Amino acid sequence: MSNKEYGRFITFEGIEGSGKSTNIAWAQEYLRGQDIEVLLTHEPGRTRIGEELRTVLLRTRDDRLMPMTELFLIFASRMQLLEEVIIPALRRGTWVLCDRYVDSSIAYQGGGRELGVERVEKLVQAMGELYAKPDLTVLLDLPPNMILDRLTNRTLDRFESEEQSFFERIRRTYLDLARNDPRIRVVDATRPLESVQDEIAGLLNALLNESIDG
Ligand code: Z5A
Repeated sequence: MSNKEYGRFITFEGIEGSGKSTNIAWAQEYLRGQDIEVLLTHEPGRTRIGEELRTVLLRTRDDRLMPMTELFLIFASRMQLLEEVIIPALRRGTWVLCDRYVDSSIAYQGGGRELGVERVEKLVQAMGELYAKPDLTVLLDLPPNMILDRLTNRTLDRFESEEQSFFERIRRTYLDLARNDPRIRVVDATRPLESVQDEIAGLLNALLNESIDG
């Protein structure tokens, strides 16, 4: 997926409440303002099959969903999304913005659920040629003790009801990934939205300039 005729693939990552939905919608408008055709999507879900899997994944913790089952359901939703939506869009030259992608599985299932980073990375390898590698990943970094301030007036789902230590492990795994991969850019999400978006604009401009320079 590195042909310059293809669209760019940008993913947004972070723990709940870090501002992914808010900033990805803003990024979509920003890119459209630069005359870029953009498709915004999210994981898990978006396709008909993916949305059914999402319902199973997010409903309350009364269902005894095992960590490995959770991992495979997320990858099942991902494969459906890649083949139905993401890869065709990139091939048309459309830029794709995705709210969560494989780094979420490494951080949540590998780190949070303690299945191990390597095990999840092996599944990524097993995706073979269907793995679209992001050109840029914006990691919105927020300390877990700020989650509840951001998620007011909401019924918590199966993930959001987890203890703080779960989110500490996720954050640590995300930051470890970022330390080893320049594709992942850490943005301090504790700051006011305007500063966060200024920084994201800088990251998007760098990609836009690369596309113009070819
Ligand atoms: N999951 C997984 O375990 N493994 C995987 O591989 C994948 C997913 C792909 C999907 O949930 C769940 O699936 C997810 C992990 C799991 N866990 N949960 N729950 P989701 O899609 O329903 O939710 P989410 O991805 O966690 O997003 P979210 O909870 O909606 O949060 P957000 O999108 O990051 O934040 P937001 O909605 O943009 O912002 C939250 C509030 O904060 C809102 O009122 C904003 O106005 C406010 N906000 C945002 N930024 C700021 C700043 N900078 N200052 C002040 N206020 C702000």
